[in-house]
Amino acid sequence: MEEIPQSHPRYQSLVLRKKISEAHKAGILAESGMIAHGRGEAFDYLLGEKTTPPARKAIKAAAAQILLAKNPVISVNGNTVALSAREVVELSHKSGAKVEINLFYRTPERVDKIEKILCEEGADEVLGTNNEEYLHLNGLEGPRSHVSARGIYSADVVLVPLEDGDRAQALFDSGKIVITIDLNPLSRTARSSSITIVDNLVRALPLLIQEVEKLKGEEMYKLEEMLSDFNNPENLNDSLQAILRNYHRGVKP
Ligand code: PTJ
Repeated sequence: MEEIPQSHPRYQSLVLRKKISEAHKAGILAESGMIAHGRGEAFDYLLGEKTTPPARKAIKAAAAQILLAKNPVISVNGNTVALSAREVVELSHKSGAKVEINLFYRTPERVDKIEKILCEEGADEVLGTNNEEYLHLNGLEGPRSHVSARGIYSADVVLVPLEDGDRAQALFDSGKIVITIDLNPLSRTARSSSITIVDNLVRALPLLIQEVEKLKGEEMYKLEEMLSDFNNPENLNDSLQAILRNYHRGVKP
């Protein structure tokens, strides 16, 4: 594929597109993953392609929640690994969260490829691989319901960057605290999660890593206080307001 000139006004966005299309060609990304990315791009445009103040607030709450968890797990799909495999592994190292491959369009080939990338990035252990025996997550059917006993099945907190609505709902219904990163503040995932970071995963994950590092030594009660100050529906509304403000700025003559 042709090199993208850095002078291009849409350089960052084109770099992400290139990663996505290359991951698709390599058999890592599901076909629908490209559609999901396009939907994300549209919302990112409306957000001004910046991390908004409500997103920063949600990132702080997410970091506190991950540090308070007994068995936190980062659930990884094709899009996440195509864009942010390195950051997933770094977050896992810094926070102690496990990494589990959990695919909507699960095939053994994709699982192997995703495992290989995570291992190349330095993951200590990858759950949800083809060698593992699975348990069934209630509320889902078929391969989408397969989860690792030591991972998502027994997790108290699951970070699902970029998830489909059914699985986010099933995780929440099974009593887990669900943290998601989703550019669409209106999606079912965004609405059914405990903490929703309305931001692009490529911006949110590095900030989440920073925040985890900053809060690591904090007393438990302080982390709990941070969480009790956070209200997800209110925060989602603030993200929508940010979109509306950008929209009105844009439509002014
Ligand atoms: O790899 P698999 O098989 O697990 O499949 C993954 C996809 C993404 C195809 C599957 O989970 C799916 O169909 O997801 P949805 O229902 O299309 O939802 C994807 C959501 O992610 C949408 O709300 C998008 O706005 C959002 N999104 C897309 N790209 C990003 C994003 N959110 C944050 N950062 C992004 N880069």
